[in-house]
Amino acid sequence: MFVSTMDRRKDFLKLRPTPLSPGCLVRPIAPTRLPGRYLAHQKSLPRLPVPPLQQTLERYLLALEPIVSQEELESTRLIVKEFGQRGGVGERLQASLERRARKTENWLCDWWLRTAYLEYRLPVVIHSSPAVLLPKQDYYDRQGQLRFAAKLISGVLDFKAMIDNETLPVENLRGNPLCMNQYYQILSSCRTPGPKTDSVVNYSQTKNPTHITVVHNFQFFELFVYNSDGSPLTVDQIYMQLEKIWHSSLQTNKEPIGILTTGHRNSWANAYNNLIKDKVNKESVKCIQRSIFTICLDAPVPKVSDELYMSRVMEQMLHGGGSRWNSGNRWFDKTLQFIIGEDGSCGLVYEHSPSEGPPIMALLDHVFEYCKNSVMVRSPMIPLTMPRKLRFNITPDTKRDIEKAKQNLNMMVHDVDIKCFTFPQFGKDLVKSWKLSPDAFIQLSLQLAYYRIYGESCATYESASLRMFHLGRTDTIRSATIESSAFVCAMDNQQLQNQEKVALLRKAVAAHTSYTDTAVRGQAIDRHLLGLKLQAIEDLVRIPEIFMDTSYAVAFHFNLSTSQVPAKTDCLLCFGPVVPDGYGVCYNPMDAHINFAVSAFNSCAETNAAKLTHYLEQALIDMRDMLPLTPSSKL
Ligand code: COA
Ligand code: HC5
Repeated sequence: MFVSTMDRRKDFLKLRPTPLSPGCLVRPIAPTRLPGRYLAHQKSLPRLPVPPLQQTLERYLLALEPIVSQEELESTRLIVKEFGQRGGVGERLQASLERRARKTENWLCDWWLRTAYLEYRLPVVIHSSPAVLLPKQDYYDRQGQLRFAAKLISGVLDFKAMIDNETLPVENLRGNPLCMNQYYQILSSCRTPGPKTDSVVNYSQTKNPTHITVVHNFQFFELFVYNSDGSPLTVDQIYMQLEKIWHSSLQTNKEPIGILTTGHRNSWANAYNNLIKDKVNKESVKCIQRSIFTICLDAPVPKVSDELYMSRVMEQMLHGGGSRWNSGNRWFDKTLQFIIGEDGSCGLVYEHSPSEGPPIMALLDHVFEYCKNSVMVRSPMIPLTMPRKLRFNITPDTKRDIEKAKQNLNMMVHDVDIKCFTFPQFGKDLVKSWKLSPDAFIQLSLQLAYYRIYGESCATYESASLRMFHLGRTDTIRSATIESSAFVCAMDNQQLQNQEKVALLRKAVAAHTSYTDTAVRGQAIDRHLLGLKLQAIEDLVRIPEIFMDTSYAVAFHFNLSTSQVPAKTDCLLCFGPVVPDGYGVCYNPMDAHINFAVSAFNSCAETNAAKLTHYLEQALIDMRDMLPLTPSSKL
């Protein structure tokens, strides 16, 4: 996917890293001013279409079939019919939406940014920001921790150079080139809380930042990572700077100021106002916000058994383990935070509003390879200035805000239940050998697992990329289909022959694959329905009944919220459930195994991450056992 390391180095030496990245206020998504090659590429991308109204209404009714009762469905049919009748409300809204699509670069992206992220008031931690756990590194002490951190920082700067110099190859999905805008939003950006809505700002163009922030023992530092001639510091130089930071932050009794960023967005917005009344604090906050990214040098956490290790460490990545551990060692509004423990554990947490997972994973894949190949070379001893410690004056108001945030966070941390596991029996290759889509197969195993626990199907969300379109984000693949429902019902029916079950599985896989295709081509129903609803809020006095109906509420109550985020690196990815009685399931299918992270809330008696995991493994095995042995499955 990337140009070779040698070529990159050559490019990099030729070009001074004058950041060309098109910093822009992400809210509302400004037309991205991409330099040269990317501008041409971006302009060549198709615009996101508005699907035909009748198509969406028909597909909406089909999507409801497996998840609502017959009675509800009948009542909804009438409501949908009225909404879609000729000259009715639906057509009027559709016309407004089509007008909006003609007038904007992307009719959806600003609305999506606002409703899915900036106006969403729950804390970003657990509820919105995903985490990644990288393979455990081979070091066990502070030196190893700082050495790895230095390589990682250097690797990110190497990736940044590719963004700035336009040597990052355009990605594609099923042969179609993808929108690359998100790559320009992930570095030097940060979210800021606001009383009703937040904002997210990208500083790369306006401020041209040349520093990162490093946090250790809850204390933040500004670390400049370029020399005055524009060349990046070497790994060795960065390491020495990290040592200085580490030594000047040994005190462990500091106020965990970063914990404020874990709050409910309204509480954090209030606390933010209190905090930045003080000029010193305001300047420190700005320094974090403008930095290219943040490095969290974490304190050690209690050792656990190998079996529990992945899940416990993933918690460190997702929320930091609570106020007693590393949650104060973060600034959760920062788009990219790399987390490096003392025991070889490492990963990241990212604030979701500027980007989807795949660009973050592409960056991580690159950095991970870079770290493997990078060696420490002794640098000329040019004295470097001491990284600046960011000062915070803690007023009684802020002290109170921190205590409240701690309490709230600790409750959230206790409530989240995470189970990470590697399914070792097979991966993508075997599923491909059956001529089935691995993604659809995994989604069906989830449908089967859920059905075996609950005896019914639920509204299921799978992220589909809309990046085939200019400024595209995501739509929803609804994995609970009429066909998946027929398959899961048949699977444990003793009366049916294996052949019949396999036929139903193949049919269900085909339905999923076909809906995926529909979604990535901009013809799915979820964002269209959202657009019609938001258009109704803008245009009408009354919200149409279709959006007030019980079926609509059921359809958007995603008990299963899932996402495939493939990576070359053998890592695990995780996010929280989106409803109190739901599961978050993120998976990274590798060739010969599958990495899963399942989350649920302990406060819900009906859900249990370990239980779903157990059923998921069994479902995958049972589905494999029905299918013919192929040369690869015999191995
Ligand atoms: N027979 C043999 N091979 C098949 C097959 C079949 N019937 N169907 C698919 N395959 C192959 C594909 O060619 C592909 O091959 P590759 O590994 O060489 O690339 C591989 O199996 C995987 O395909 P599939 O499992 O169908 O998934 P996909 O790669 O098409 O991805 C989505 C499906 C929905 C995940 C993808 O379209 C998408 O939208 N991804 C982005 C999701 C996202 O943004 N997530 C994060 C949100 S923050
Ligand atoms: C590093 C893993 C990132 C996965 C994040 C993800 O899948 O986010 C989804 C984004 C979207 O628009 O579908 C939302 N989800 C977590 C609720 C599935």
